[in-house]
Amino acid sequence: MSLVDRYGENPILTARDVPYPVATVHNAGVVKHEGRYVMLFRSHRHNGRSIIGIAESEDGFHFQVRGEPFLVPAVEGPFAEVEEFGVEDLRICPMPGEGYLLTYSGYSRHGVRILLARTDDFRTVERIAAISQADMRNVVIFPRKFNGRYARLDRPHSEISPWSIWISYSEDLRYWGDSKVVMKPAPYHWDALKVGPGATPIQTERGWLHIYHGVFSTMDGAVYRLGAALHDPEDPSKILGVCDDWILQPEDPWEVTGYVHNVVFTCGAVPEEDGTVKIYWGGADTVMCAGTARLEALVESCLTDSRSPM
Ligand code: BMA
Repeated sequence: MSLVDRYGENPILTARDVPYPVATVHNAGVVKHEGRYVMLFRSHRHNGRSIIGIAESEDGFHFQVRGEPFLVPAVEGPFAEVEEFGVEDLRICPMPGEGYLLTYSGYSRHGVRILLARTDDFRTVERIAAISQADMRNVVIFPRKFNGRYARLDRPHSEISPWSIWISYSEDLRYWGDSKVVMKPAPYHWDALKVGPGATPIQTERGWLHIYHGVFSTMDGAVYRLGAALHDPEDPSKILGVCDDWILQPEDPWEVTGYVHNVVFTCGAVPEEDGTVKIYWGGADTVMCAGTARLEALVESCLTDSRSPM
C-alpha cells in the first residue's frame, strides 16, 4: 500500500494557468493562511531564470494564480547581486507571532545562496538577509524555537561529505551556527547520491516529521524521490528514524517526462486537523502536483523498518 495518495486530477497547476509568460510551474512552498491555501511556486521565465509566483485556493487542490508574480530578482539595492540569475524553491515557515518566514535560493555569478524574507499577508514581502554563503540550497526553518533559538535544516556540500542534511541555530535569524550534520545519503540506496531538506517540518506527537528529497544516480541521469525522517520533538538534531523506503517516486507521465525527467521534489506540505497532510511536489520541474497521506502512517514508517540516518 502506498503512503501517499495522489490527487486524482494532477497536475494541479501548470504554466498554462499563469497569466504572464513562463515555461514551468514547480517546487512550491504552501501554507494555510486565514483558512485559505497559499502557494508560492517557482517558474522558469523563457530566459531560463526563475521567479516566484503566487496562487490561492479554498480546498488545497484548485488554485487561482494572481496576475503578478510574488517575488522577482531584485534589480537594485543590496540583494540585486545575490539574485541576479534568479530566485528558486521557496519554503514557507509559519513562525507563531512572527508572520511567515520565507527561505529561497538566490542564484548569481557567485553561486547559489539562501535568502530570508518575511511576510504577514502575502501582499508585501520584506527581504531580511542572505543567510548562507555559496553553495547552499534547500533551507527549511522549524516553525518553533528551541531553548530560545531558531533552528533550520540546511544542505552544505563537500566532496568529502556530499549533499547531506545539517542543522544550524540562530538567535536572530541572520547569523547561524552551532552546525552539525544529522543525515547523510545511504550507500547503494535510493537516496545514495544526495539528501536535502524538503518541506517545512511538521510537528506531531512523536516528533517533527520532515519530508526530504533523495537522489539516486542512474545511467539515465538522476532520479529524485521523497522520503520521510522523524526528528526528536525537543532536540531536532536527533533523528529518531528514517523510513528505509521512499514515500513517493516519479510515476505519472508528468513526473517522468518534462523539463527535467524523473523528478518529484517538494518544498511544502500542509498538516490538516483530521490527521492527514497535503503534500505538494513539482513533477519533472514542469508542473505542480498534490497528494494526501496520514501523518501517523508517515511517522510509523520512520520508526519501523528504518535506515540509519548516517
Ligand atoms: C535540484 C534543484 C531542484 C530541482 C532538482 C531536479 O538540484 O535544482 O530545484 O527540482 O534539482 O532538477
